[in-house]
Amino acid sequence: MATSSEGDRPWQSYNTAYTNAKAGMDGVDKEKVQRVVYEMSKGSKYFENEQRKEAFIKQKIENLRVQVDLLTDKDISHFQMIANKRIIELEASRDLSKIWLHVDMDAFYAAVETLENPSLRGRPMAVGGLSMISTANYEARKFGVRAGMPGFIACKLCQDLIFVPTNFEKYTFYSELTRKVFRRYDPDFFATSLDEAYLNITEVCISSDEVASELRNAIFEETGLTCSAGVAPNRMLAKVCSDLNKPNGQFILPNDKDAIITFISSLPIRKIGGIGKVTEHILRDALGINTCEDMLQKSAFLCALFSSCSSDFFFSVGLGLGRTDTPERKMRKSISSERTFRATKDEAFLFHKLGDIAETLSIDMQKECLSGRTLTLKLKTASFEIRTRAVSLQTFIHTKEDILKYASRILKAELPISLRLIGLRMSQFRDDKNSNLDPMQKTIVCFLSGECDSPSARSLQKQDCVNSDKLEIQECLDFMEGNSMQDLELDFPASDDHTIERHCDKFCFSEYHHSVSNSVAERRELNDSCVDEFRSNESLQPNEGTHSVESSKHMKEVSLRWIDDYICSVCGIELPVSFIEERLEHLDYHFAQRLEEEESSQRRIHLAPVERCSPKASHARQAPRKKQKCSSKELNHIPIESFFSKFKKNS
Ligand code: DCP
Ligand code: CA
Ligand code: CA
Repeated sequence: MATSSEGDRPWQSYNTAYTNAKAGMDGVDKEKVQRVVYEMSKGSKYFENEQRKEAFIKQKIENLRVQVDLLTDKDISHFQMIANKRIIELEASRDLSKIWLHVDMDAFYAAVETLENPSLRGRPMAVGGLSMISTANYEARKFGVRAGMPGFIACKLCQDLIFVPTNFEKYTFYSELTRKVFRRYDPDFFATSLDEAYLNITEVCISSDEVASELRNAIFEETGLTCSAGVAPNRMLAKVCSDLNKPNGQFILPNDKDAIITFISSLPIRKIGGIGKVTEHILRDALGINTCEDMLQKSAFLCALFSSCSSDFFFSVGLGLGRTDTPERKMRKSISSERTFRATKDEAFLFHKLGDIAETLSIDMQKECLSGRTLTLKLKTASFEIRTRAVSLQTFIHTKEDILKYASRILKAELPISLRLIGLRMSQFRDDKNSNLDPMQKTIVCFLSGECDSPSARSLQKQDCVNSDKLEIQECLDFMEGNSMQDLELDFPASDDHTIERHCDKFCFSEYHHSVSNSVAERRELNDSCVDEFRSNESLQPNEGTHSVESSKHMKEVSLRWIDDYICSVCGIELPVSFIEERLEHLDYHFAQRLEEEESSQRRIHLAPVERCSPKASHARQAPRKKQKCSSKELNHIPIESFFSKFKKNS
């Protein structure tokens, strides 16, 4: 993010989701992409929010550095001993008996569109619209155009970019065809999105290399589409491998410990599902961890600074361990509802909203015959800071009255506060056999080995879960950024009493300086909850409830939500449920857009009448039209641009 020391190239440190490389983007001029994204978004609400997030991470890194400096040689050797012991235990859980294949379609939506319209072949194209892109083909990626990027920024990067609107039915149709093929190799395969799946091919009687080629050929014959595959002894590595030779390629990692260690030694940590921008940044800048192997080199520090749950996860990454079992079909883990409105401190209004949300949640729960015992309140403050608070109850609840009773207590503790969003989530359902004792919630060892009943695992459960702070578990969840949610379905642990968990609290930060003299355990707790605070964005999934924007009299009532769980009600873009971060970013984006529009319309009221009557200005407020191709001239007229334009000129 821009600081004065970065002089005339502030974009160099502007790292948004748009500037991160995907497959096919290796040769891209990253600085150019950063500059374009920076220039087009500077001054916008989105930009301000990115700045706030970046400042948070910087502060977090600074704090960690201070903690590292405080560690004496004696501390370090103490933690090294603990870390070594843990690494040996994790190593003992290594399972090389299974062979997993991960398959992922190449530029999926774009490839389907090209199949149906061959004139698109070889030309840079993106699926989506000027507000947002679902994906781009490999020709467009050379320009830095990628999924999740606003289309008007993509146009700036690639003048000849062709846009094709999304058509989810088509993608579902082709997805079904691919699944027919997967079933032949593993009837129990499990798909993690429309375009990817894990297959257990342990029993298939040909070499992994042959299975992967045969499967890819079969998919091509069935669909006319190419895909990439990775084969490895566990799912975490299989997914990493499927991305290595994209597009239309494969990579086989043999079931051999030395091969895995060599493979993992130079692998950047960001390649691992579960390590996203924030974790990467923090580990790199605070501890100098870049590769998976560095996780083992710095194990004493990881052990000293993070909870056992997090350090276990980091060590397992360093060892190249991952899950080898076939997960059971997933049950719903939580249900939520949230509302966005103009930022306000008005307590009567906030409690009224809370009542509405509790009612919606209760109705939704009753429709699905659910009754839960963990209630989470999510708040977004006027400055876009996200906070979550959870309460675990002894009884299962589902009525509006019960939900509101506990939710009100939690909200009361936060007052006074200016909010722009309130959300409620219920989890730990009555019939969820995991609600009390979910083995997945217990230890990474269990998660890796699936042997939760072994004596050693049991003692670890005791140590790591029963006696540990709940933040550890929450933090594990937080490390599961995006796709890896499937790998580690963690949820809030059961609690014995009505405890309010401060999953993310500003006091973590403000009190940090007092805490340096505290015990290491307390310090680790602060680290966990600080990371947690930032990540709490992910804790309420927007797909699960309605996200409606309450608007002022200057704006029409607009409902921001995911229709049928994947279609954005505002721009029509389709975002799979597993794209948690992208979905939150997407909703924030629209919300910021609304705010800007609202501000500008208020401004217009105070400005000269000629401006209000300007045909350009009125056009700018219309809904975006579907276009096959855009030119930079047309871009001046799209409403989305008003979101990123600075209001200081407001011409
Ligand atoms: N998708 C989306 N929004 C995103 C990312 C993806 O709508 N932010 C959709 C469009 C993609 C599909 O999901 O085609 C699969 O996503 P992938 O991440 O697998 O990306 P692609 O298949 O497009 O490209 P590749 O896997 O070749 O990198
Ligand atoms: Ca894909
Ligand atoms: Ca995919």
